[in-house]
Order: sequence, then C-alpha cells, then structure tokens
Amino acid sequence: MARHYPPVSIFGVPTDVGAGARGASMGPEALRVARLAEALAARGVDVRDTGDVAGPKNPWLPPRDGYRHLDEVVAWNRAVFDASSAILAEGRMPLMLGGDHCLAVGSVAAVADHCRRNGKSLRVLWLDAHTDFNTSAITPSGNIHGMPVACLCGIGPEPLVRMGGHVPALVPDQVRQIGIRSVDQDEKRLVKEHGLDIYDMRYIDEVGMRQTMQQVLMGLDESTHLHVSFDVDILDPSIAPGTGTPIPGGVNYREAQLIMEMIADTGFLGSLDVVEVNPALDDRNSTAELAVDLVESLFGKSTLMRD
Ligand code: Z70
Ligand code: MN
Ligand code: MN
Ligand code: MN
Repeated sequence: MARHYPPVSIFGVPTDVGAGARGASMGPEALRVARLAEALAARGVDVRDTGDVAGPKNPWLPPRDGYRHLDEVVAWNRAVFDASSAILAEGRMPLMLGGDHCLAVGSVAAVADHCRRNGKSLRVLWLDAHTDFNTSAITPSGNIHGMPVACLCGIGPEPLVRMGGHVPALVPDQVRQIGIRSVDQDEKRLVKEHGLDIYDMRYIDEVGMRQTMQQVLMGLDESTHLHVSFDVDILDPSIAPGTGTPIPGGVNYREAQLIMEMIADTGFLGSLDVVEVNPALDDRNSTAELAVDLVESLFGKSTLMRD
C-alpha cells in the first residue's frame, strides 16, 4: 500500500498580477482540466478542491518605484495567506494552484507562521529556473514574481515582508534552490551576500540529480515541514512550453521525476505551490499535464519499493 499522506486541500489563485506575460491567471483551470484532484484521489489521498480565492484584476501598468502592481500583489497575497492558514489550521496540506510565483509570499508566510506556532522546523525547496531574489532597486522588470524569496527573507516592500507577522518569515538557511539557470546581474551579488543555498544547472550537470537531492534533503528529521514551491519553468521548455519565461537548459523528464520521488521518500512534504503554468503559451495543456504527473510522483506514484 502507498504511504499515508495527510489530507490535501487544493485552492486556485487565478492571477498573473506579478508576471511579465499574461496568462498564468488561467493556470488553476488548466491544472483542473488535467485532473489534478482526481489523480491524487486515485492514489488514495483525501483531497478536496476548495475552489478559487478572489482578488483585484490585473491593471497591466508599467512599474512604479520599481514595482508593478504592488497594491494588487499585496491583496492577492493576503487572500493566499488567509486560505493557506485556514487549511493548515484544519490539519490539512495546502496545495496552491497559481497563478504567478509572487503568490508564494502568502503561501510560504502562512506555512512559516504555522511552523512557528507548532514547533516545526520549516525547509523550503524552491524549484525554479530563477532565484526570485530581486528588489525594487535592482529588478530589470519590476515584476514581483522575480522577488518572492527576497521578500520572505525580509528584503522588500513593507506589506509583503510583514505578510505573516514575523519578520523575516524565513532565513536563507531554510531555503534550497534547485534548477537555477537565470539570475540577473545584481541579483547574483545579492544571493551571494545572503548565502542562499543554490543547486544550479551546472551543479546538477556535474554531480547528477541523485546526489544533488541527497544534499538538498540532508538534515531533515521528524520535526521537519517541507514546503515545495514548484515553478514549472524549472523544467526544460522542450517538455514544458506553457510558461511565461521559458529558459533553455532546464531539468529533463527523468530528473524532474527523481526530484519528486526523492522528496516523496522523505515523508515530510507539508505544503505545495504549483505556479507559472501559462495555458496561453502551452501546447495542448501538456505543461499542466506534466505538472500533474510530477505532483503524482510527489505523492509516491512512481515509488515501487519504499512504502
Ligand atoms: C527576472 C525578473 C521570473 C519567473 C520570471 C525574471 C523573474 N529575474 N520569475 N519568471 N517565474 O524580472 O526579475
Ligand atoms: Mn519563480
Ligand atoms: Mn521561474
Ligand atoms: Mn496522469
């Protein structure tokens, strides 16, 4: 029999307010069409889809003071924080369907707050082509989906940095970034200065995915809550074209499966974001279908012998 997983509550966040390309707002529906909830239910997971949270429309304006749509990003993240917190308080696992990656400020702040209240130690696995560690002073775009890790580490606009009450929500020590291959010039300086633990594509090429994930998952114990923030642009664009910022040289299908399988094997998965699925750019919903396939593996689908 499969390992027992905690009950899951899915919620959708239909916005692209933090992104540079329009269309990630359709991500939740694409993941539903790809039968995410049904796939987890078929694995014996107690899963509920609570529907979508609501927020302001995307005004689609140029940046102001280094931010695009800051007020709208804050409003959406408050809704995410409240939804995630309510699900965690029920003893269920929040599964957020983005939406763009700015929404991880709310989801991770909620998990950090939950862990603080319950004596759990939080580790965040940031699966992404990008480090998402920009600030208003150095961003090349003003797009806030390039800033959530910095915000969570206490660097960013007041209302985002304070989202979960405790500042900072996270210290860089709690974060592992995997699949990185696109970091802006000044952002590079900042991630080095803050000592982020980055497993970039060069590292994965050199040591292989198995040893990479062994490093990433080192030092976990029964008190660990693992939060996985899965930006689908970690995947190579040849297998996942439906995303706003496709970057060549991403992780392939087998590597992606191994990431998910090795996380599943820990038994410590506590919460999950699936973000940056952009159906407007996709090839017949293949990116959403691949994301569902990988989430199934995160819940033990391809693990034959270790239950
Ligand atoms: C760039 C910026 C980003 C995702 C693009 C890109 C950031 N570093 N993140 N797509 N998911 O504009 O800050
Ligand atoms: Mn991202
Ligand atoms: Mn990204
Ligand atoms: Mn399937």
